[in-house]
Amino acid sequence: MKDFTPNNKKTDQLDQLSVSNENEKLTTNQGLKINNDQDSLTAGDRGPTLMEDFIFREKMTHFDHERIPERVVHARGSGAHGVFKLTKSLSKYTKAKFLTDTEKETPVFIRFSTVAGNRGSTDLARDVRGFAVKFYTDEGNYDLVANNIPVFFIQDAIKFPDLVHALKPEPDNEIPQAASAHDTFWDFISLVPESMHMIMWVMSDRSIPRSYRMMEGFGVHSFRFINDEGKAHFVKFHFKPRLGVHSVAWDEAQKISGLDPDFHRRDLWEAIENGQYPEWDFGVQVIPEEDEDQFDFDLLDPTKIIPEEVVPVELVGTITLNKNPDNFFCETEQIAFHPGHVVPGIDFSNDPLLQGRLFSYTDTQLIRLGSPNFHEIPINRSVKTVHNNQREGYMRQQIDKGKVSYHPNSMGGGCPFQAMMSEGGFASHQETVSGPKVRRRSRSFVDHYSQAKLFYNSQSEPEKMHLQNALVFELSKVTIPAIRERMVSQLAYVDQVLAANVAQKLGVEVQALDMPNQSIPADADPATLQSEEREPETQYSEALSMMNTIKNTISSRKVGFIMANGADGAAAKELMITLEGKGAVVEIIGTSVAPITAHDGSVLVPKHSLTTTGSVCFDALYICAGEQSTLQLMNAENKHLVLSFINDAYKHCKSIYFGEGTEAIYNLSNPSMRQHEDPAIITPEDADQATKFINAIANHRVWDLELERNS
Ligand code: HDE
Repeated sequence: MKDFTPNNKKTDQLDQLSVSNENEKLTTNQGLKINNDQDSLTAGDRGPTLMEDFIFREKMTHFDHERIPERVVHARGSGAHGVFKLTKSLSKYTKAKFLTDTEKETPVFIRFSTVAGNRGSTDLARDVRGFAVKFYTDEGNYDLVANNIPVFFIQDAIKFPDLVHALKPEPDNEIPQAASAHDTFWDFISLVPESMHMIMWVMSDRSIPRSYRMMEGFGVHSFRFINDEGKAHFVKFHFKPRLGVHSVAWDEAQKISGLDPDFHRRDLWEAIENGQYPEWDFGVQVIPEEDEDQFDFDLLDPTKIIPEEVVPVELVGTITLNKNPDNFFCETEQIAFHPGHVVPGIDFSNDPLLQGRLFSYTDTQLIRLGSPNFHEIPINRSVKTVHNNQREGYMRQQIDKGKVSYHPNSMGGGCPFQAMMSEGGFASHQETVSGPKVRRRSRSFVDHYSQAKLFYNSQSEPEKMHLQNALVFELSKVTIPAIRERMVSQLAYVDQVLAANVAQKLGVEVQALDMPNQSIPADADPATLQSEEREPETQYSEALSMMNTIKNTISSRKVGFIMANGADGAAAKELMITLEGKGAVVEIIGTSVAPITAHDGSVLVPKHSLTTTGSVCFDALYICAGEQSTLQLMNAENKHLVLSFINDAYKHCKSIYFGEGTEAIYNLSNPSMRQHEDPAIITPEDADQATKFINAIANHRVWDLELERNS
């Protein structure tokens, strides 16, 4: 079901440029109708191909040039169109029209991505996710190039190439793909203590999301809002998913990578096609400029958050994604973001990471898209027509009329005119800047551990366990003992127990750190190096734990119905209607994909067979009622497949509902299932089974029972 947003200027613009081949004749790129596209032009039936075959050469040349360089980072991604609606005017803080006029709907395109992997890599890598939003505002494009984690590994952009070189596959053998679990990454991290806060986030479940639709988005840096009076406020941007923030287990992530490496891309695509439009609340943390120094950290330091308990997030709008791209390459691949694409009312701060980004993004588009005219690619065009004196370059599309391409001019009547600020002309915020030219880190950036501790201490016990296991997994893949040792010594500054547990699993000792701080120049004055660590204003932040997220909906959750011939069709249909009524998506898994004849004679068509999918691709399982179905599911051919489905779902803390007559399956499943009280295992003895099932799915997982379920 496709719904095209009414009055979406951007999608209207794209529609005008899109071409349908329906009922059309095949042509060359010159519009010549082609009479035979099956055979090359040859000298005789069995002779050589002729140089003259311009149709062959045109087609092959185009094909040979089809690929463009992938993004140097964030190569793997997926995106969709949507709309931003402002619910509360921010005119007190900013003059940006799309943030002040609540009547206005602004078209957006969001591209989600992983960072490390190549374009064809798995969606389920343990990695940060990009959350890049292009707002096609009436005042020009505004790009909020965000991530699903609110801090970053490094404080200064000059370290970005080093970070990325360390993270990417190692250069001698190009191993591993889309993974940080290798020597060079941890070598770098172990020498860069400023990364510790980010490492806590990246090792947490945030880096293995259940869905792009269930991730938060963060602008990371402090930006500036500028209002009509020219007054500035600092601002941090947030997106909060209406479906809550949820993740998969690491074991699931690895299995999904094999079964369906397009899992997140497919999930986003299908949700939009089904009309279950992903939604986020858009929020801001606003800080008056005069309060800049009121925090126990520097607002310009991108390795720090402003805890929501200190400055609450004010929700001011919603973003809804409601249309899939028509063409992945043209839209998702060619979209070009840049944090420097701003509109009047939004300005930068001096965050040294942001400052460096302001150079990097245009530069990267020039090599990736091949021309300074990348803004003319349909997905990148602003909805406002562009008027300036920039001309020519590769693949120029706009045809500028007349002789004048300079300013000032009299021959063109002075056009195009500069806009006054009152007419929406952009003028940079007049921040006073002075000081000696220095190449050194600000002392106010020295505390690397307080917020790492804050994050770790704010996690629930299951989340702490996942984080610890992630570190053990990653560092076990590190082959150099000295790197492991440096890392556990770093961890000890965050949490002694965490460090000791990880060290024990790695077979190394936690030692006092005796290492150069790479962010401090060798000849720095020791007096300036004293730790600036201050106690944080808050020791615990509820917003940092995914345990406290929204758990009241099963909308778009995927439930697998496992069944075979003779299943209780009426019971299956009744449950299906109930679940679908609450927005869940039900998919039937048969012993094969051949239609299933239920006990009542009705026919159900499976979407999957037991061999084409796995329980990791579902949020919950229903083992369909019916003794005949059970007999088939338990025959020699299917038994181990069915039990591995169930036992995996059990291990991953999901809900499993055993229908009437499936005791033979239940009794052969993981014995711990019958030994523990478990709100997410539903059997025929339970009262109100459907409601119990729905509640369990809405709760996502019973992470609290993970130890019992895996005992
Ligand atoms: Fe990026 N980043 N980045 N980044 N980034 C790119 O631009 C860069 C950083 C982010 O879906 C590149 O078009 C530098 C932080 C996203 O197309 C490149 C630094 C945050 C995307 C680049 C950073 C991001 C990118 C590669 C440190 C979160 C994908 C391809 C100073 C706030 C956008 C491209 C998409 C992409 C540079 C750090 C987010 C090379 C130099 C911090 C979501 O220009």
